[in-house]
Amino acid sequence: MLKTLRVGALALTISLGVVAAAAITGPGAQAAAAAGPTVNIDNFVFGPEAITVPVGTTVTWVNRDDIPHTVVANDKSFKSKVMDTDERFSFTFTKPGEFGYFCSLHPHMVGKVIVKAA
Ligand SMILES: [Cu+2]
Repeated sequence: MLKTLRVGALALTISLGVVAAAAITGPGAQAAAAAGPTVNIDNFVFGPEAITVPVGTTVTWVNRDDIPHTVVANDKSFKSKVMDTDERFSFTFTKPGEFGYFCSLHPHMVGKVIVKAA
């Protein structure tokens, strides 16, 4: 079940990528995602491990490692695909709270996003 969902999400991501590539895209999409804070994944560590942001913030994770990683919320509210080197994943936090997350490939890798009410 979970695997089916994941394959579906991957296929969707790929189709979206094809659509995006077909359009005339400048750095617009990347720039929008880069406007919020970035969490770098480097040497099997999320840095910073914990960040505090206001509601509505888009956080972007970037894989700076030369091996793949993922970003998965403990409560499954967000989940990246497998990110290869320099690939990124963004998620916009619309609710206050503490959102712990981990790398599903290396579950000892954990981080946290603390979202404060605006
Ligand atoms: Cu990992």
